[in-house]
Order: sequence, then C-alpha cells, then structure tokens
Amino acid sequence: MSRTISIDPVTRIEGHLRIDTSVENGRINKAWSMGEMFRGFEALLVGRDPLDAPVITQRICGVCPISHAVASCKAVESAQGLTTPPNGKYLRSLILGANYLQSHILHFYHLSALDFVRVEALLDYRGKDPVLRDLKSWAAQEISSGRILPVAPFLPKLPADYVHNSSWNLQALSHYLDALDIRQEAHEMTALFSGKMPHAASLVPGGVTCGVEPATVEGFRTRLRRIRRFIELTYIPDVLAAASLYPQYAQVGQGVQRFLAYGVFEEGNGDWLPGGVVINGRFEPLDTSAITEDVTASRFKQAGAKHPLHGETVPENHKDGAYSWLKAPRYKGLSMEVGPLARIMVAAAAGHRGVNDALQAFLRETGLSANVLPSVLGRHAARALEALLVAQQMEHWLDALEADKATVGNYQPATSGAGEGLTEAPRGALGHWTQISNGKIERYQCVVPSTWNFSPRDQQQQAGPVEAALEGIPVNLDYQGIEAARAVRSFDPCIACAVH
Ligand code: NFE
Ligand code: MG
Repeated sequence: MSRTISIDPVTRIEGHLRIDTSVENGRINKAWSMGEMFRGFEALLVGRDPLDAPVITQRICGVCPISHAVASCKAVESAQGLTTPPNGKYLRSLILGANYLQSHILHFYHLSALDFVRVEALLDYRGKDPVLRDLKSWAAQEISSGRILPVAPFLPKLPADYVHNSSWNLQALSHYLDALDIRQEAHEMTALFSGKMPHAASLVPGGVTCGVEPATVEGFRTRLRRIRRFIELTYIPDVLAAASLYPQYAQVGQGVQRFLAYGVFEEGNGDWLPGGVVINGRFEPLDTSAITEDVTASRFKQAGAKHPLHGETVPENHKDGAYSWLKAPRYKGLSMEVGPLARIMVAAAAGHRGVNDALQAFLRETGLSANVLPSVLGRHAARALEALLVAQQMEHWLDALEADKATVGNYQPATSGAGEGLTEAPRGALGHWTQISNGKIERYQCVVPSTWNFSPRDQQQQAGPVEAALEGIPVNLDYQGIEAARAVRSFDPCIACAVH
C-alpha cells in the first residue's frame, strides 16, 4: 500500500521547510524537500558599496550571521585585493568559533532533543529542583490544554516511540535549561570581540575593528572554559546516551555519502580545518570551478546550471516542475553533503592529525564503528565532537593574539574585480561570490550550507542530499513522520539561510 506523509512546516528551525514523502511497504521510497519562501538578498546587494556586503548578508540569518560576514569579507577582499593581518584572522576565527559553539549546542538541545525526549515525564516530577518545578507547571498548562499555538517549544509534537526512562527524560530537560545559559555565554564571547550578537559590528573586509585588550581576552577565555566543560561533561555524554537509547538511528539516513568542505578557521598561515571533497571514500582537493547551481526544480528563471560567479536570481513563482525556492548546488554535477560530518570526513581523509586522533579516540570510547558515521546519530555525534575540537583549538587562537599589532589591513580597494569568499558555517560549506565594477557590486551570489543539503532535484532528476537520506527509512504510520523529522533534523536545516 502506498501512502504520503508531509511535514509542513518542519518546526524548530529557521525559515519555512516542507518535507513530502511517499511511503511504500512501511518505508519511505521517495522524498521532496521544499523551501517555501523567497527573500531576495542576492538581488538587493546589486548596485551597493562592497562595504555594505558583510552588513547586509549577516541579516540573512540570526543563527549564523558571523559565517555570512566572514564569507562576505573574504569575497570582497579577494575581489578588491585586500589583505588581513594575522590578528584579524585569529579574531575572526575566535568570533566564528564562539558562534559554532552556541549553534551546535542550540541544535542538539533546543532544536533536536524534543524529538527524542518524553516531555510528559515532567508531570511526574516530585523533586525539589526549583527550575524543574517551574518547568513542570509551565509544561502542565501546555500539555493539559493541548493548545497548538502559541505554546512552543513543547507543542505541537509528533507521536513517537519516546523512551520511558523518567530520570533520563528529566535530566535531558534539565540540561535543556542549562544549555540556554551556556549559549548566552557563547553569545557574550562573540560580542566581546564583535560588539554585539547577532549581527556583528566589527567584521569588515580586511579584518576586525576591535583591539586586543587583555581584559577582553581573559573574559573570553573564562567563558570558553565553562563552555568546554559543558561540552565534555554534558553535551557529549547526552549525545552518547541518546545513541544508546535510539540505536536504530545509527542505521538510517546514510544519504549520498559524498562530502564537501571549503576549509575554515583562518590561522596565521592557512585554515585549521582543510577543504576538500570525499567521493567514493577518497579525498580529492577542492576545485571551486566545478561548483554549479541548477534551477530545474527551483522557482527561478535561468538557462542551465551556472557557476555562482555567473549565477542569476530572478524569481519565477509559477514555473512548471518547480517545487522549491532553493537552488540545487552540485559539485561536478553531484549532490554533496555538507556540515560537521562532512568537515570531519574531509579532514580525516585529508590526513588531519588532530581530527583523526580525536575521531579514533571517540570511536574507541563509544564502541561505534566508522561506517555508521553517515547516519542520523553520526551527524549528531560529529557535531558534538567538532564542538569539543573547536573549543580546544580556540585556546590556541587566544594565545596567538598580539596586543600591539594591527587587526585590520590597509584599506586600498581595487575598484573592479571578481571575488570568491569561502568559509564554513556551523551547518557546512558557505561561499559568497561577487563581481565588483566601478566600486559597486555588480553581481552577488551566496551558496549556503542548507542550500546544498536541502536542495531539490536537478536536470538529471538527481535527488538532493536530504531527499536521498530519507529514502529507505522505515516508518510507523501512526507516528505521522517522526522518523523523517529526526533524519531531516540531523542535517540542522536553516531555510532562512538556504533561500536567502
Ligand atoms: Ni541560518 Fe547558516 C549555518 C549559513 S545555514 S544557519 O550554519 O550559512 O545553512
Ligand atoms: Mg544563492
């Protein structure tokens, strides 16, 4: 018997995502990923001063604005021949690193955990923890009234095979609250060097417009150590506990198993994490000339797949065969997974010693095997492991700052040039491409992580990475799509970014 299940909207994300699936003999056999809005950032950048690019593109998203600022600064720097001194690079890495930590913790606790935690366990709470007691009375109102709006985050929720272990559920909810405080500290870290969060004030083409004050550095370091302790003692153990309670999710959602990363976290001499691609299990160096965006199933006018330097953004709402406002990025014509798992797979395949050692230790301690990493649980595990690695590495970037040295380069911009700005946002490979002519932006294209992962089909009818990851997942029809929701969320969707 064939059935369809739609999740519309996918909740607890930025933006508007709809997932349609067709189910045959108890498994998803086809899926469609649909970005349901248009915004037009690329079009509104045209004709602006290049200095506006990092200011405007940060407004694409409140979750990962730092990544857009960095990609944008690098694109303008490459187009206008600007350079960034080492202090500026280390400061960017620190600001970006703080944003990674808050984003990864946000994703696990505040966006994903409620897919696995039985919130009703709160109703049985008889202990004295004042925070859990408050939460219990709040949850009691939501759960007993069954109202759908505006009582998020606990409702609406899909029926599912939630585990009944009360103490685990209660502990997870208590960590949900702790994670709010930890994220606040991560935001404070970002703001220490960037003025505010979201939408940093200090990131400009050529570097970072703040000084290196010892008191600021130490304020940043103190918070970093608290967050690192939280990752070691709470976040990683919670991911492992979820993995042991829901082991079936190590076996589903494998996806295309082709990974792409641009490289990220500028150090004095190159990036800390390498760029590259892994295809058929083998590492290949990155060739950005092989990137195209296809719009066959996207609501845009455009003749054929184009490299982002030549891309266009002309909306066409009622287009035959189009079902998404996302374009379909491809590498050598192939759909590619991006994100923390892709970064770890690429770094490991490239022989990055720190990542390889940490990954092997992680697999030894958890008893997981490397071949289950491409899976729903593998993506959560990769994100948690990356959070730890970034938090550790940030100590070195703090140590590398030099109080008496410049943080921005000389500002002598060329008035014309083509630029490519590559970085990695928490959710994966992020590139901005621009053409500057007579001191103004003539073209601007952003190709964003969730655009890669949530892309629709292309001219060859090749499914996007999330569409492919959903195929084959067993479903219980009574659960109305929780299995698909869990798989979708392992990619950490942000559709506000993806459609920009
Ligand atoms: Ni709106 Fe973003 C990240 C970017 S999304 S969150 O991380 O760029 O794909
Ligand atoms: Mg784009």
